[in-house]
Amino acid sequence: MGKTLRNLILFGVTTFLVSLVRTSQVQASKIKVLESLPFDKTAFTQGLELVDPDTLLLGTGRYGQSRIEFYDIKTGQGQQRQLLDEDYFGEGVTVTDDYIYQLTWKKGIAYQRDKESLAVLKEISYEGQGWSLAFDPAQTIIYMSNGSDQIQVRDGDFNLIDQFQVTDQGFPLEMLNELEFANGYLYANVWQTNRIVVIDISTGQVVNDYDFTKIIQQNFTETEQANMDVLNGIAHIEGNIFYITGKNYPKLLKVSLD
Ligand code: DDQ
Ligand code: CA
Repeated sequence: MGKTLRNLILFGVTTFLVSLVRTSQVQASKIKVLESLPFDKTAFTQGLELVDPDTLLLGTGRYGQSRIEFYDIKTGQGQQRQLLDEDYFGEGVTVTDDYIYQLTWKKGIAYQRDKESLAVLKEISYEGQGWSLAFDPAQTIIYMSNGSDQIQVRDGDFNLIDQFQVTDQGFPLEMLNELEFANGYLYANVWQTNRIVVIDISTGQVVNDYDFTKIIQQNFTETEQANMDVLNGIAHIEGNIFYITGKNYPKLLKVSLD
């Protein structure tokens, strides 16, 4: 057998084995839909967090339609709704020990809000864009995404204290959108994709990756899909169970992520 042929065969076998390992890694990230609930399709969802078993804190975007409210999962009603001025595009929201924060996309302003009434207590300036927020109660820090591959780390008063890069298989991963802190990891939607990645906060590395493409095809009609924007919205319930939705999604999916 010629050397070239032998090398070719070796290459082929190795490639096949590597692809097998890759596939098994991907298959390890299983998504199971436990429940499909109706959701407010007028919400251009930019921030989502569970505040009690029946209530989500919901922040929405688009100029002239941006709001924040407590969304009642059972009735679909928004409570304590606060509208943003029409030239402010609402982004991520999170609940901390003392406040609720809401970002704006390009105005460099975060609203510090009362945890009950959602009334603005203070406006806080920051550099760059605002995309999403998530609170880590153990460390009492806020994670903030801004469209780049960097995650900013802020204290309870919104002061920037650190930042780290997110990498996926060694490459910087940008466009990190709606965030969720759960089980010691940071979950993030990747803008314009059906992916949710799981980030190790100590290394910035993506350690798990969930592809919602099939889930979307199976749980939404073609007409619904045509009227939806991107997947965006992760709210932790408990353990490995989450509510997932997207911008102008007519449904809220309760899923388990293995
Ligand atoms: N972001 O969520 C990725 C941070 C921003 C999305 C904005 C997409 C809507 C564009 C409409 C802009 C109108 C000027
Ligand atoms: Ca969230």
